[in-house]
Amino acid sequence: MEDYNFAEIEAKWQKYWQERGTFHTTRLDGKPKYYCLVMFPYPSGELHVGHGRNYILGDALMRWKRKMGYNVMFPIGWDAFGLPAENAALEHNTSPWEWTQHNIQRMREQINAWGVGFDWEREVATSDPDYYRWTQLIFLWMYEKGLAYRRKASVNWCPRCSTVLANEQVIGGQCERCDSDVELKRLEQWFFRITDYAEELLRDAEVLEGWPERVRTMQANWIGRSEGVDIFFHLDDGSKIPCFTTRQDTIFGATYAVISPDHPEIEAIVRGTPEEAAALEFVKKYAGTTSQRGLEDTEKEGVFTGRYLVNPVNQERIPLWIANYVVGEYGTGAIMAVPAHDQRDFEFAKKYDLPIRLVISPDGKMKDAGSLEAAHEGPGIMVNSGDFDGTDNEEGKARVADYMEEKAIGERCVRYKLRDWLISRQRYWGTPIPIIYCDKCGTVPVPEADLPVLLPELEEWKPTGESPLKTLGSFVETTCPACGQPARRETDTMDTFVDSTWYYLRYLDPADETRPWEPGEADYWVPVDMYIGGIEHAILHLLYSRFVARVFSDLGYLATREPFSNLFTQGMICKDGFKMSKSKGNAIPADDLIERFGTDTVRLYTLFVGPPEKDVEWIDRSVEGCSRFLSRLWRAVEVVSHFADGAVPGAGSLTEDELGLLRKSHWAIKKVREDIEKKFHFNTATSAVMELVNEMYRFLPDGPGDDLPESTGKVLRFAAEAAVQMIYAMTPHICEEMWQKLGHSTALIETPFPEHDEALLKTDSVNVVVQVNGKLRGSISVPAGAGRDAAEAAARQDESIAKWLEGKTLRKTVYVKDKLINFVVS
Ligand code: ANZ
Ligand code: ZN
Repeated sequence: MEDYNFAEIEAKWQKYWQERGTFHTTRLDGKPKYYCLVMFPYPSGELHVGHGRNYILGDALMRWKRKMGYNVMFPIGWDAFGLPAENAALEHNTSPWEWTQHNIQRMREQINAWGVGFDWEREVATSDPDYYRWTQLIFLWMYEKGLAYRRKASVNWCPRCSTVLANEQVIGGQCERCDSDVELKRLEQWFFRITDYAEELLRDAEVLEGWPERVRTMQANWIGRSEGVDIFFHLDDGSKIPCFTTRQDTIFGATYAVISPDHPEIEAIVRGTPEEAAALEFVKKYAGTTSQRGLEDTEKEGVFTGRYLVNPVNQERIPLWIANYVVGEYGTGAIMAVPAHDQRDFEFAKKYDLPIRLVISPDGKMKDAGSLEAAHEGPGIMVNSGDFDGTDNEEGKARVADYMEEKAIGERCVRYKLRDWLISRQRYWGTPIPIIYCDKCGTVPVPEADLPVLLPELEEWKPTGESPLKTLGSFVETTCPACGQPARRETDTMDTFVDSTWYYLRYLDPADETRPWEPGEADYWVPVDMYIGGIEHAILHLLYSRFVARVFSDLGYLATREPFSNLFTQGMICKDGFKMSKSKGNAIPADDLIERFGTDTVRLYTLFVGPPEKDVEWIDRSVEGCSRFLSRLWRAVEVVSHFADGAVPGAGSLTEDELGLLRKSHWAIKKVREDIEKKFHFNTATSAVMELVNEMYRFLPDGPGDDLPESTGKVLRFAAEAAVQMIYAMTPHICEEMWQKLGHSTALIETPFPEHDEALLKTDSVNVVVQVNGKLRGSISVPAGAGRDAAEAAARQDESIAKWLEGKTLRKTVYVKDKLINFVVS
């Protein structure tokens, strides 16, 4: 008996795949295509088993789809620019370039050791000039379309990372990467006009059926659509201060108004009031702080402006305040405050002793805010609201809006929370922005023929707050492409999220020197059929990619507007309850495990450890269980491979037991197909194969099995082949080897997955009479031959029987197979 020598087998098959180019795919007529994409990694260095999940899952799916008859593309590349490489290079005293190269090399080896079948001929790295010249071209497309523009902006500045952060990278006022408090700085910055696409991105997100509900909701919330009314309040002098509200039904409850310290007219508004000095001081302190999301958590502060606004529905004069909880860049930068029905206003009113007036009565009877302990934000009946009294508030929204539009004191409008995407970074390791500034011609795009604008090597590129490229005269000094006079290059680089918006298109033909991608290739491969990655990219990366795809489509370079038909967000692998990470010290390196147990075992465990969408805990000793299973399967195949080949005899000529094993095989085939197709549940699929193998062992002879009936041998062979087929996607090396051992000459990956025989799965059912204490209480239908446990469970689930058992203590059950069950209770 040959031992399971995983090291030899794995090396053999990896070499086989490499030599045959098994994973290199091209356009192919006659087979449906399947673009299987895993989110490309930062070349961060050593991979641990937690990283493996993403790639192994993708690989198993790729192999599965191949066996299901698809032409599968499964590429890989490197999200190589950006802070992680820069910071790591600083730490390791090397250049980002060297650091990146080194890590890519190392990670390639590791990924190959996992037996992951990427199509390496399509490999890309975003820091490669052959890649980023096209990122630069895409920037130029944006510029020409008016979708890239530059303006002075208050930006989130992380003093520790020395860079600007997108709003999305600021969490609760802190840098998402290093948790430092974020400061505000005013700089000339480049933006992409993603807001032009807000409406479409939102509308389409709602119908992305192949995406997890959770991600769709996160995107929708991020885009943040609100329907409401701009109500035209005015100052005593008649100048208009519109206030955006989504609750025009509460207009009669506005007891004060608030303007943002970032409102452009703030200085004019407070001029000449007794409160001017205090107000200006407040503005100075809070200006620029209202742009961040997550403002909800900050303490509300405010100051009276000394001015009043007139409410256009009843001419009431209400005090105008300045407060830090009104965002300058949202709505009109001014609000009417309704403390009875908005919790923020409620807290503010309590703090500064401002009046609270109930206008939406929860029950229609309550008329007074006196007893409110918090704002009533829910529905109700309009009260204290003039002619609108008695109106249901939802209906009131429409009626008040109509009324205001009729009287020209307000206007319906739709607003989005989404802001334009800030793409400038004052860092070295990124794609240079292809723009030149000329004193005469102004801002001039670098002509396409001059691309790429190469990122030069720098001696000194530590972050200082200024773009490091500024220090290199030979980079900065250039000539104007329009007039030929001396000019200066833009020295900011692009946010790496720009690089990653389009990499899935570069995979189509990374060697193309004439354009970023060929539209015909895109027509064939895009949209991506399955995109696998972490939930941490639910908003930014996915939203940016969806945006940019729409721009490509508008430019006529891409037929589809939605780049990823299906999204799968895999859960994390944890160790001791925490996400596995090198810095936390709980990372399990893959190499040791592979050496001890082999890649197939590590792969199997990674897939078996739990449903792929869930976070799971890695348990070392369970790896051994997977190893034992593979050895058991190996031994079974070894024995069975000596049995005669040939068709399984018809069900009629099999013994009851043989038929049972045959049925079990078909049951497993069906289950594996369903589990993998529907939800990638390789874990439950594996369990089914394990069950089948256990079943096989009831029949396996200890010796060579010469005295085994021929029919048993054939059923065993059928079961063994099925098991090898079913577990192939998870453990490809051992399976190819076993497949060969079973006498096949075509590689498993080219062999279609078997079909189950539905007829064999249908078992006859019988009626079983159910008694409780000997009295007939009903009957249930169970599969013929069902065991006691199954019959008892079915009986308990039956409502008409369950009610007789409720609250009783079960003494014993009497079971007569296929006939009767009697519960004895007291
Ligand atoms: C009066 C009111 C009464 C409001 C009430 C709410 C409840 P969305 O769009 O869903 O975020 N608001 C408007 N502009 C704002 C700004 N620039 N900064 C902070 N808050 C602002 O919610 C819109 C509501 O948020 C608006 O409706 C306004 O408060 C506030 F019982 O107006 B509401
Ligand atoms: Zn010029």
